[in-house]
Amino acid sequence: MSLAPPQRVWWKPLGRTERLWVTLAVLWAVVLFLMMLVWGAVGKQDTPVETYRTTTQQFTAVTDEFVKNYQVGTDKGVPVVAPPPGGDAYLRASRWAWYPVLELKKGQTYRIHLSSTDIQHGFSLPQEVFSLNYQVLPGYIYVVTLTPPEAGEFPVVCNEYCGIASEKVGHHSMVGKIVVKE
Ligand SMILES: [Cu+2]
Repeated sequence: MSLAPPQRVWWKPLGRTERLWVTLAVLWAVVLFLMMLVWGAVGKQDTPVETYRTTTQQFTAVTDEFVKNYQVGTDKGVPVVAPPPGGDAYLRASRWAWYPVLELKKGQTYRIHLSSTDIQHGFSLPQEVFSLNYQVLPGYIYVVTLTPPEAGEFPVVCNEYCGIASEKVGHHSMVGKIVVKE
């Protein structure tokens, strides 16, 4: 014995209030969708549009070469490197450090080539100053266009959990530095 089948027309027509709320929800969804396009154009988010393939050996070599050419000092054992204003810079992520420390000039636009030599990391700078938050992947380079708007010392935080190696945990200590001079 089956249950009684539903009536053929079991729904009730929308009441006035329900119709209003459904309309508002649909309109809001449309607004949010359009905001994605608008924000992409005017949100001043420096989204990388340039990417290319690399290998760990290649990127390591390129970064070492960059450090050799433009090193201006050291900070706690890490080279401080000042790329030419408006030029290319290289930043290497590996468990659990950023290499090297970059010294940039305020208002100049740099192309920062980001990659990792082991696993996935995340690149983020203080959000109040920079709108930047990227994945850093081995085998790929993201070219991040960066124009520092103010002088100061900014931490480069790895915001992608980058795990355990040789039974050590170091993700929380993976902080690099970008120094911006006037
Ligand atoms: Cu990391």
